[in-house]
Amino acid sequence: MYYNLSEEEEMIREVARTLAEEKIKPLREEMDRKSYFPPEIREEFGKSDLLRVFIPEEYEGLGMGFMGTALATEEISIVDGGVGTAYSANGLGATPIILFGSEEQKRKYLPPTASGEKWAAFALTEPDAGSDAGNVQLRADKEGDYYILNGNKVFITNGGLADYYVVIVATDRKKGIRGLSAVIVEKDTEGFTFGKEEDKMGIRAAPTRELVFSDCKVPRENLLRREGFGFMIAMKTFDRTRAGVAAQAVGIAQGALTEAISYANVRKQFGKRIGEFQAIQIKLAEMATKVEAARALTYLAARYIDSGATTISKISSQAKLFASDVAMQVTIEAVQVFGGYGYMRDYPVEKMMRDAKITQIYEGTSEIQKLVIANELLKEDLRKKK
Ligand code: COS
Repeated sequence: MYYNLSEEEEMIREVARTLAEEKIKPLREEMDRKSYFPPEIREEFGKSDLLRVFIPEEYEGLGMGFMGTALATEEISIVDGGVGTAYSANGLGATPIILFGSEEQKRKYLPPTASGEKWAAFALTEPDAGSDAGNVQLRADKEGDYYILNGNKVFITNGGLADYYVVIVATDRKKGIRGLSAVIVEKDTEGFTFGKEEDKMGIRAAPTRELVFSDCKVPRENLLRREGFGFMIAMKTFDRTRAGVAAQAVGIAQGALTEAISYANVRKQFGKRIGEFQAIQIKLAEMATKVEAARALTYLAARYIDSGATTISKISSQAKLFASDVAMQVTIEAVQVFGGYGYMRDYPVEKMMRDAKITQIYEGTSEIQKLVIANELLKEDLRKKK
């Protein structure tokens, strides 16, 4: 209530909460154990309005922006960080098209994304291009009306699950980051296959695959905006979607906090509920305060992005940095509250702890977020001095 959510925002939160509790929770343990994203969950998303949230109204979406998306992501991640990741990565894949797509590209890809007929993914990372995002080597050579792609991408969330991929490629390797471009590649394109499926520590419901391009012919009309814009498209996308990772982190932390509180009210030691001990009370108070602070910063970032402000890099990175640290700290403490039981797979908190770790790593490590924040601080000061 204290975040002044609109009726529509409350509604979408409720839709996400219900789907998470009723459809995702019963499969949570199995998805984690077997490391897979079940088709029935994809179907449930399609039946709900959750995939419409981040798509503009003109393209059959709800146009609820990053605030609506953050709320849905948080609710899903409270129950399962892996499904929360797959949902977010779908939004990550669609975002460059929303921001930089031509009218034709938007008409082609956004309505089927809104309905759940098509899922999206974003592919930047390569074996030698992680934090150094500008070092993309995947070649895209012009040949008539096509780009010919050769190379690979690794650690791609929704790899295999997604129907289209926004891929950052090198159209001119001599030009460094100014020679990078973004192209849309559809799943069944000749020369595009899937390689290694990663066996991960956490977020195991979300598929993570290698993408392999071997003389893959992509129509030139699939280029986003112009050649040379790839790095900027990636950065402007992350400026928004890093707030989405923050929302995942808030969800994971809230999930662990809720479990810890509930356990503290039933677990007895020394003849008392452990929640009666100050040692546990202090932990719960600290955990809850951190979660609320992370949520407040995340919602602030989402609202600021939705306001149309152009200087959003700093707040988005701050939200991700803070919320991902909170997710790690709170899930570790939740395991501690559960004691030995927390270490066992019979309870969900050990999984939450494993799920939390990635939020400090993907879409830019915490160290990279600090560089982005510091750069923005210094630039702001220089602007003031001009
Ligand atoms: N919006 C618009 N332009 C941006 C930008 C942003 N958010 N961030 C950088 N740029 C521009 C800069 O203005 C600069 O342009 P000029 O050369 O015209 O001045 C250019 O891009 C290069 O910027 P910079 O020199 O800061 O680039 P670096 O190679 O040093 O990289 C970091 C900057 C480290 C911040 C970037 O590579 C990054 O975010 N890395 C992490 C990538 C990541 O998140 N990977 C995980 C993928 S998981 S999906």
